[in-house]
Amino acid sequence: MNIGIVCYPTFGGSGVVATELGKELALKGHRVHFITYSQPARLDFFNENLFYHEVIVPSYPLFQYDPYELALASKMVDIVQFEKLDVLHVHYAIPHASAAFMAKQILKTKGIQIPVITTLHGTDITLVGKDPSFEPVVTFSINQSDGVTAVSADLRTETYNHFRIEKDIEVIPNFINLERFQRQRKEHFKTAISPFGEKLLVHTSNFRSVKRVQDVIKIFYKVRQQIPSKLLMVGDGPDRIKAEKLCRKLDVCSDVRFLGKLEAVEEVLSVADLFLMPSEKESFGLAALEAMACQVPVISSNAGGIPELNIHGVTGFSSPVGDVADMVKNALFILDDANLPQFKANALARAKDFETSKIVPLYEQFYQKIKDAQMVTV
Ligand code: GMT
Repeated sequence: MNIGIVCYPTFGGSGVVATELGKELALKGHRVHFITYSQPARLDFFNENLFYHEVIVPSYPLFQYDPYELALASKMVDIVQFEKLDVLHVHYAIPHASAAFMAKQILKTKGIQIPVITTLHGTDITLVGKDPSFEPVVTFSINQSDGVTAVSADLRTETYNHFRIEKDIEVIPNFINLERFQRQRKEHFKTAISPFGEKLLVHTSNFRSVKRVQDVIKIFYKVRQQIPSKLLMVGDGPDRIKAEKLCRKLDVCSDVRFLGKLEAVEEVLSVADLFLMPSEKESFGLAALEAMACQVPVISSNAGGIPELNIHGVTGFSSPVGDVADMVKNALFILDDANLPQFKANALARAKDFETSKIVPLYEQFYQKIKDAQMVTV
């Protein structure tokens, strides 16, 4: 198939999933065209089936805000026509689904029918999309998509609860490449960070307020009182400064390292004993899946779709959002040497349920289903 993928090209979860999906589809022989405003962060290898089309928004003194959505829609029209795309798959509803709707209408006037598939990822529904500034457009563009997927059953329910949706939403969860995300031998790194065999806790995120990074520090502070341990904070974002301030206040800076936006996160996860995800909202929790693939159990909140991934008492534990005391109690249980090996093995076993080879075919089947349905209605 000839597939157009529209996404945010940054390190955010939706962009990662879209890019990894495109790469996998290209390896399977599909021709994949990425349409976005800069090279996707993980589009980092050559494949004859991968193409990248940059959306350029010309600036003009009259524009207070650059009209990205219009430039994106125009680019989609151009690429669908010229590259003879079979399907347009947009990731994250805002503004990709509405731009795709506009492109579809323009193409219709040229006698071209292009099926549009929208994948909902999380905050496009649970946070930003609900805002009255966007809600009518989000509702409309989801209903106008030919196919809609959500990354967890919880996100599908949230979508039906908060928007007047007439479409079926298919759940296709996030997936993981177990060749890349696997526990590697990195003893030198472990010794450098934990010279006396301290337990290693890890958090990775974009440090937005929904990630509750201060809870991460609070959990670590309490765990460290009971078990010698270190904390690695991977990523960056608006709440990093608050987390750093809390470390100073609690006097734990010597045992906490902020590593910034690391690309090779699997190397850090390879030496970790526990992953912390106390998020307020989390539609799926791709970062937790990456940790589990590297045999790292998860202490998380029970927000959104996390419990669909992190099986309570098996691969880790989920607690109510903000219940730091419960998360500490569970963390101490997992970190007990009598329990840790089993949790590590369970985490990997669960991650295998989401491996690329199981999930990517679901997208291929979905594309075909939507294409076939459109042929019938034309
Ligand atoms: O908040 C983020 O981490 C980024 C956000 C995005 O859409 O870019 O991630 C969401 O999509 C990921 C991929 O589907 C999910 O694994 C994350 O759980 C989800 N984040 C939230 O719901 C907060």
